Amino acid sequence: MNIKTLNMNKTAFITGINGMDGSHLADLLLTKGYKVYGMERRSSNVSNINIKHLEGHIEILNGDMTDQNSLLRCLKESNPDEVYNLAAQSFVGESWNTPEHTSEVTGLGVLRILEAIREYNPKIKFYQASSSEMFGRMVENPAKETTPFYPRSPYGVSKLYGHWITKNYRESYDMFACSGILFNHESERRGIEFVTRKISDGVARIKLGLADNITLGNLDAKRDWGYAPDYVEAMWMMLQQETPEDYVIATGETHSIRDFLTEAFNHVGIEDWSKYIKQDPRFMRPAEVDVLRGDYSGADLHMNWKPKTNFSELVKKMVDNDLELLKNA
Ligand code: NAP
Ligand code: G4F
Repeated sequence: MNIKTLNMNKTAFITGINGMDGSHLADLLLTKGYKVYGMERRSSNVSNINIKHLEGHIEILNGDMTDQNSLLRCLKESNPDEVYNLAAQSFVGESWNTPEHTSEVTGLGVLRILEAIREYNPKIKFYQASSSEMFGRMVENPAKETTPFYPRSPYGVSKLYGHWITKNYRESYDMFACSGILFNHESERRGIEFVTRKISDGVARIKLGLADNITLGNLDAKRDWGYAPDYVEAMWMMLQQETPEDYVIATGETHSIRDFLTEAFNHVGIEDWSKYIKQDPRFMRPAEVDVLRGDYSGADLHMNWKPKTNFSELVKKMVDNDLELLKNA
């Protein structure tokens, strides 16, 4: 496949543009010559730190996953070849506090954008950001595309709805609609509420003498952590396939929160981190996903996709970035 030729003059519309993945995907598509439109919702906090560097390079449209007409209007204004639906209430812990809102945005929002595509132009290719949280209490380890789902949170259930409605629109209306079942992926742009960034930021503060502890919840949970820029490439690859297929995107390795702490503290020269960690029940969840690990062999076989960044490199990148940010603050 001659990828360069294939992508000349294409237009992409990305929801969740100011999130971690949205900003990395925009970076990638711009290097491939795409015209990029991103959707953001009205906010009283306009810092938009993840897309500051993209000012003048992408077009921002206003819309909301809970507002059907706004999605249709965004499609009319951008006239895209490809739509990447990355918008979500994406924080699992928060989904128990706002289960209805999470279902509206993360679940029904997918239906709304699919309906908007069907009405405006059913030839648009559609990518849905499905999640390893759909595997939840893993029935099979590692999980692959055929593994049965067992979500463990309102977020996981909402993502499962998004996943199945995407598959149903593909089969009902012959749309090019597919889902990437992405395992945890992180980067320097990760939101501070997620455990990896909370740790990288906390370790950097401790190293610089700006804090003396990090307060966390369950340290025994294990995740299959990859690097977000590697994963947005898989999203794009999925829409360049001849036929729409869903793929698991993962590293195949799993590490505990304790492993992440060890790697992060060791990187700044601290061997025994136990005195810096406090635990608080506020950060425990009503139901936990104890372990996640994915089998990416389907993506490797059909798209030649492999993760490029290993666990240790990921942790170091995040800690180094937070050290720099804090030194320059
Ligand atoms: P993120 O940083 O939390 O970004 C989510 C984006 O969705 C933000 O830009 C947010 O905008 C936007 N959003 C939230 N509610 C919205 C609404 N009602 N209308 C329009 N936009 C709304 O998440 P991420 O880590 O980049 O993940 C991207 C997608 O992949 C999400 O769907 C997530 O659930 C999914 N996913 C992530 C992972 C992972 O490990 N990162 C793994 C599997 C799947 P605001 O800035 O205004 O809040
Ligand atoms: O970093 P987390 O909040 O990510 P989680 O729940 O795995 O969800 C992320 O990955 C999913 C893919 O599997 C995405 F779909 C989702 O959108 C999101 O990007 O928590 C990871 C683990 C959990 O087991 C949690 O209980 O870390 C544990 N943890 C322990 N202490 C904590 C904390 N998590 C957070 N956020 N904060 C803590 O203090």
